[in-house]
Amino acid sequence: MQSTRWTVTTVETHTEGMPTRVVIGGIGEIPGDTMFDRRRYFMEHMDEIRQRLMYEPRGHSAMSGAILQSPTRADADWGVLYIEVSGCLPMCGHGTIGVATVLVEKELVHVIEPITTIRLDTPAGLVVVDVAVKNGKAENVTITNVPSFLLAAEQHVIVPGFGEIEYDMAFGGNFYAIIPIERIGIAFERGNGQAILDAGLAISLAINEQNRPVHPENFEIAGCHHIDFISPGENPLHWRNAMAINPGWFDRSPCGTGTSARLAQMAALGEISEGEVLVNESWIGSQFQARIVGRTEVGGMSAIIPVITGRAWIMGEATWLLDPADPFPAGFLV
Ligand code: PYC
Repeated sequence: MQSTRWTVTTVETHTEGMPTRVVIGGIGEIPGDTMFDRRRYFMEHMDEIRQRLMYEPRGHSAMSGAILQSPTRADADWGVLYIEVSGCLPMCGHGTIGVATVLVEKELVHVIEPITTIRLDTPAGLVVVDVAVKNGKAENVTITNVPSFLLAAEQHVIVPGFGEIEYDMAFGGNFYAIIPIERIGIAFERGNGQAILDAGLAISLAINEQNRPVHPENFEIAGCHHIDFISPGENPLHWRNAMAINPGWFDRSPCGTGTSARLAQMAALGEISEGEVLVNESWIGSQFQARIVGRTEVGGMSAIIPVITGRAWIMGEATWLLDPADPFPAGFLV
């Protein structure tokens, strides 16, 4: 066998269709006093690891993952760094559901039935998850996400090929531009996938040039790489979304942070109240349930505490190697 200078072990999951490659060994402790510092260090000094695990040939254009770390705060059980094809997110909902499922089913936390509560130290802050467990199996995961808020409603951006587009900008752990899909003149149909992705990329480039969002309490969380094209479902609390993410892929899950942002927008517009459940459906038809469990403020702005429920499944386990003769150590995108 060829010698290797790099070995990483993972548990492969999907959350409502969206992969999370959960790294359980081989990375070591990333330097940094907080998970936000560790994310910054990783992006500056270790990004080749993300590329190797997310890009082809080990990953693909819609790959996503999470790296388990020891926590940086005393009140957390595990630290998590989110990685994906496009970079390192401060927070990822579907990734958290995948991580929690692995922690329970691989007994990396003390498992209590019927509910195991896990406290995760994420770059966006402490995230508490409640895993419904039966006979050692994680049946579903409920995330109490970071405070989410509508940053600005009725914003306008000039988009080449589309003219002026109106959007609302909301935060749910990442920034989301929320746009009823009819505004881009494309029907919410699987056959229009590439056209929707192209529109999403053009809109996010335009927003980042003309009206880049910045988190009111942390200026390092800035920019919009997620365009949430929404389409009505069967009732006012059932919506479909085509979540177009830079550089050009759909979230296969309903997107946990995107669902949180949408919930914050709906709450700010008076379209949902506490106690009601939003059913958010993904591009492939899988669903998350979301509700508001509290209200707070972020940087002087009204915010909600969103709770998101979804499911994940373990698909496999892997040991990833790097042959010193491999001509593509960082992988590639096509
Ligand atoms: O579930 O929060 C999420 C997410 C972000 C990007 C892809 N999925």
